[in-house]
Amino acid sequence: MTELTQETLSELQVLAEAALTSSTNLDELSAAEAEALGKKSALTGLKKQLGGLEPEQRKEFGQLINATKSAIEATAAARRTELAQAARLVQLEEERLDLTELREEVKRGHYHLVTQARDRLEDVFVAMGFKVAEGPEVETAWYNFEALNIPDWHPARGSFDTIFVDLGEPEEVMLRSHTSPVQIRTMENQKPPIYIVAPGRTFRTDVADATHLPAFNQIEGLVIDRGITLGDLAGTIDAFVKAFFGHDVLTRLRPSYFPFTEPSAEFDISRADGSWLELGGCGMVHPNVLANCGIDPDEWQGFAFGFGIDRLAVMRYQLDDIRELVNNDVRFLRQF
Ligand code: FA5
Repeated sequence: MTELTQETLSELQVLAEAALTSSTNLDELSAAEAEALGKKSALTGLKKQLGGLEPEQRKEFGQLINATKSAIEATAAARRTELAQAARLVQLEEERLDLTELREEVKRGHYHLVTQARDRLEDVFVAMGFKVAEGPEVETAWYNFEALNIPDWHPARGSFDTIFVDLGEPEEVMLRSHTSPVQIRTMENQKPPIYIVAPGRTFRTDVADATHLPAFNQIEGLVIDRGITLGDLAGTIDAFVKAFFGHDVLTRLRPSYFPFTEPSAEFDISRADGSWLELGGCGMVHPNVLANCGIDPDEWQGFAFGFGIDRLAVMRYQLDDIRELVNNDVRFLRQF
């Protein structure tokens, strides 16, 4: 029988702790723990010898045995925590999903190039002090034509190739054929001074070809203030074109006719080959239009302009055909 001495207890502790710390999984650990502390363990055997000792010694060895047991239990608990953590890491590693392939598959989208052009236009004009306004895509004859100084007998109505909506009186409700109605809606609701741009969708019966779409985008500009001249209009267009296209692009105004501006002009920008491209129409707001909106033409003057955003995108990205913008060919759109 092993003798109950301090050395025996120390040896038992060293051996038990070595077995516990060298266990490589939770099963081995439980076995080592049972071996060290279980009913058939050497330690339990030694405990049984306490009964045969003198009271003094019994107390001393009782405490020694308990301390040894506690130390072994602490070592077992620490090893258990270590092994459980290691097992968790192994499990996580096994369950890990490899998403690298998936990530390659998912292509990130971006804004359509017409949206990009519209956003940049807004940025340029907002930086120049303009606010952004908007209006409905379905309009009445008053906003699309009459308030803009185009009465129903006026031949200019024909040039807008209007798409009418089957609602109310014949030719009374329509898809707006330009963004100019937003001029009227703005002047009805705001007192001058007014500095706004209004981008939005417009619709005409035009057949799609290399330079036309039946649904396209325009941006309207309107300035109403005191002492505004044609020089301000020309300067504003030049400043915007240079901010949008770069400083080597030139602009020019050509006399033209719109019922809602007087004088009216078309404005062109220079191309790399020296030729000119028409971008839109503009002019000084007609006194009748101001009066239609309750603004005194003797006190306030202003200019307006409107041009095609799709054509501008075609120009800026050097596309051959405006229809590329709406073919929805992702291989094409992805390039911009
Ligand atoms: C107008 O629509 C006037 N409201 C512009 C205006 C505003 C003049 C304010 C004066 C004061 P116009 O019909 O020319 O004008 O159209 C203006 C621009 O819209 C054209 O220069 C062109 O860039 C674009 N556009 C017109 N029709 C189409 C179409 N079918 N497809 C693509 N762009 C078009």
